[in-house]
Amino acid sequence: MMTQFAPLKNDRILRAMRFEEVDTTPVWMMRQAGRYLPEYKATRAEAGDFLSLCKDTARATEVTLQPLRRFELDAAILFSDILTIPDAMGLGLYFETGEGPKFKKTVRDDKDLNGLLDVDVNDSLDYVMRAVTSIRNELNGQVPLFGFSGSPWTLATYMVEGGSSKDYRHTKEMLYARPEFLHALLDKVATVVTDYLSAQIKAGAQIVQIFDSWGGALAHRQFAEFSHKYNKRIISELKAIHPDVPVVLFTKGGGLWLSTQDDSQADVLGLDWTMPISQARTMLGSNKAIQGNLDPATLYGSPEVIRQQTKLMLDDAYVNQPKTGYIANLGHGIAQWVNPDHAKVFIDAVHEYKL
Ligand code: 1CP
Repeated sequence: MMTQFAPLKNDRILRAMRFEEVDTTPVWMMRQAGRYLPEYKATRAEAGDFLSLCKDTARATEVTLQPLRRFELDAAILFSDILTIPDAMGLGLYFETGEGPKFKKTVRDDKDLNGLLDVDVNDSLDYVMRAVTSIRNELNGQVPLFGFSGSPWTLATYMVEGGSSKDYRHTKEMLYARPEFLHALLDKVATVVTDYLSAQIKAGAQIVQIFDSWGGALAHRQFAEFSHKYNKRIISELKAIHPDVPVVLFTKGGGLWLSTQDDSQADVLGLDWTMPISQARTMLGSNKAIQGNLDPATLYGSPEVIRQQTKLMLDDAYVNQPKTGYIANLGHGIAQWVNPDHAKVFIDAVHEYKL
């Protein structure tokens, strides 16, 4: 039985994605729930650790809603992580205090690949779907809810390296020395990503975003083959099942490759801060909405600097354009050292900008 959810009160972001008229520019922030908020740190401490927080339906719901109580955000995003998929495939995700995510196992040879668990997303990732439904109910139509996943390429870098990486040494070695092996891994992960996003939509997600956070680590000749191809396939499979649910594709470092990304059924392309939005608009025409792209470090500046930089970003987004088809955001996730009052200055500056 499909749950009945309350109708949406604020659909600004969905309207902008469809190039319909909006009263003001919609805005949200990648990683809007997280360590820059003292109330997040308090809830995580109650849960014990990060993964327990993700698996605790009530607390995952609570931290998703925390930024919405402080700021007039136009969307909520599921509190979870992209690394839930490799964890469900049996790699053993853990966090050491002060360090990034780590895996107990890596995937570097046939034995590792064949040892990956088949994932039934409604079984081992059931806690994610429960969080989605709980958040959607709790939102009560206030704003739309984003579900998300990492891209196969970005997930594969963690699975091959065993955690975060600066140079992606083992993944790149694989790409050039054993490309068919890397493709076998990407193919497996892509199948899980499609199931995972589809299940999030069925559980209540109204928009989904694919984070290709490390797409920009690829060389320009390899981006289409090792990252884009799989994102395109996932989006096409999702569109066949859920034609009306918008898909956002965010490739960090992918500004030069927007024409490649445009060759997908993504409704929105996300930009990092290196790309002028007006230039992206010229490359994309008016068939794809754009999301982004204030340098997250801008939030270390004074309120005056944040207002000025936000205005410059919006001027650039709307140069010679109908004033829609655009969603304001940061060019990557908000950093843990940001003063929450500065995030509020950014959100309010977007809404106060006269269209
Ligand atoms: O100590 C803590 O509380 C853990 C910090 C943390 C948080 C708050 C991690 C570990 N993940 C998250 C939440 C998270 N991760 C969200 C929450 C929803 C929201 O936006 O509010 C989302 C969307 C993610 C997605 C994510 N995780 C990405 C893609 C987005 C991006 O920033 O590029 C990536 C690359 C990860 C991996 C990951 N998980 C956690 C950390 C610190 C990292 C990054 C490690 C690295 O740089 O390699």
